[in-house]
Amino acid sequence: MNVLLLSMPDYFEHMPPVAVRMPNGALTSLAGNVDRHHRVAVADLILCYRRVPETVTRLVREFDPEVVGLSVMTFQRRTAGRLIQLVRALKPGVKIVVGGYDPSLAGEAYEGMGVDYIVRGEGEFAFRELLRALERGKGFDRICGLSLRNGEVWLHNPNSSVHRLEGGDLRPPDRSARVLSGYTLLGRQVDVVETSRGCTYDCSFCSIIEMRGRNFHTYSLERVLADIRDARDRGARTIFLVDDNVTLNVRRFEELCHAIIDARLDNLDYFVQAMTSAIATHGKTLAPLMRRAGFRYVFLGIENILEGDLQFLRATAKNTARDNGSNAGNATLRAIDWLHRNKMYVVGGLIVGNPDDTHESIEANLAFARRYVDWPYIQHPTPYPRTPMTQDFRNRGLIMNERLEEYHGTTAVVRTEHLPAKEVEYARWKAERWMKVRHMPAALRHDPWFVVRHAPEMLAHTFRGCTLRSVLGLEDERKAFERYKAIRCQEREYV
Ligand code: B12
Ligand code: SF4
Repeated sequence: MNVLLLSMPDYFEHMPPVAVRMPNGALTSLAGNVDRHHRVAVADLILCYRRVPETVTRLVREFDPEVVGLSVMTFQRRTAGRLIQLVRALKPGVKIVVGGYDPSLAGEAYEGMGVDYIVRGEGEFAFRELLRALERGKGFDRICGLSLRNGEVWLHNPNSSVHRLEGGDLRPPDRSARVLSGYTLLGRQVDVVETSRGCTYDCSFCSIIEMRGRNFHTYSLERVLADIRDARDRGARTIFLVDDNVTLNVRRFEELCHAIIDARLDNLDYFVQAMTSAIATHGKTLAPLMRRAGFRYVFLGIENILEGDLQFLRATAKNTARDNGSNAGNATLRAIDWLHRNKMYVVGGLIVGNPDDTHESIEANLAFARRYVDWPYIQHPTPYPRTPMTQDFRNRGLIMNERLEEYHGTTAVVRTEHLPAKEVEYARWKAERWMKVRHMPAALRHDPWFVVRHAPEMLAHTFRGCTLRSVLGLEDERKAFERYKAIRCQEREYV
């Protein structure tokens, strides 16, 4: 069968496509795990975000798929709906499957969207079995994690159990299935690699617990190295480790760093997401080792610097440092210090606009980011389907905006008990642009040619809505903010 797999073009503020266009790891993993006789094409639509309808039309005409699969996050649901309509119009009989976080956690929303199948949870086995059932014309009822349409009624098979990666049952991703090109992270070709799946924490804003429960499974290091080599041999110079929480097992992470060095894969740049507690507690040995292995940017889930907010986000434990097993206070500054001492950059993940936030508490977090982080990744709490946080916000009547295409993290869609949503967003927007500019010299040193060529575009993106008058203080910055919001709204029309 011909199978076309699409990831959505929607991007968010901190990942502008001028500088960041990353592949979707789920689709190549699905492609690697279907039976070999299928012809699979993977198209990451971020690579053509300004020509989405034309590209999808061309792909459907040229590739003539019998099955089209879409990978969707919540803020991409509207685009997914439009693409489903487009694909249906181009080829009415095609079977359409959706998967990923949004269809898994809000499957009911897709039942009226013209799709045939919803895959809930991890997709490799379910999708392989679905293609087999389509070929045989039977066996759909035995596929765990599948929801399917039977006339007007939807049937929901039992959930699938999480894949035990240790057993080696999952085949590696198939990157050769990709049909578009242009992946980049600041001018270097980027690829994504998984070394583990899952997390045992339960932060209230994170979708992972409802998606797969609290567990942690790891691939063998041999497989990880082979995967990195495959990405490198296809041109990648930067590797993004997309693990949910690779620092859950620090000893294994250290082994991974050693393995990267021994395999001479340390000449690539690595990006990783990490917990402050792990870096703070083990930084003395872990941080130098990470640097030797090639880690360059570390996304730290700081979340918030105030204890009350951390409690609301249920993120206190993962932000607590430990000395000989006992509590040694907040881990953030120690973690940042270890990373900086070892010449790595900190991408500071902070969440501002929580229910009890005031001007002062938001300012405290922004001031912290200004002082300590190299690249701000500041978001507002966003009530994604079935997270504990969503229920909290609903109970307190604080959700102000139900337009899901704005649920990407930098539009404030909830208010606090003290501030309107727009005030929260304005405070972040105003502060964050200048923090981003400060990082430009570091980016210039590493990738001079890219930054020189793209600096005007990058600055134009960061300061969209602003004019010389607003930057010089001759115009109320709120006007620039309104213009920025209008531009952002237009940018979201991908289809
Ligand atoms: C790595 C990651 C990123 C990376 C890289 C993204 C990339 N291009 O790969 C970065 C840092 C850039 C990122 C950014 C964002 N992310 Co992110 N990210 C993740 C993370 C940690 C892992 C995702 C991953 O690659 N997993 C590995 C793959 C193999 O697993 P998978 O995606 O789950 O796919 C499996 C199944 O879902 C299913 N499946 C998926 N698609 C399909 C399609 C079909 C047809 C089928 C059958 C099955 C199927 O099968 C797959 C294989 O088993 C998750 C989860 C987490 N713990 O936080 C969040 C997560 C996906 N991100 C999220 C969000 C919100 C974002 C942002 C909007 C903002 C943010 N919070 O940072 C941006 C938007 C990015 C953009 N498009 O502009 C949310 C999504 C919530 C939701 N309900 O939609 C998550 C769940 C985190 C959370 N807050 O809970 N992200
Ligand atoms: S530590 Fe990270 S992956 Fe784990 S629950 Fe919290 S936010 Fe999600």
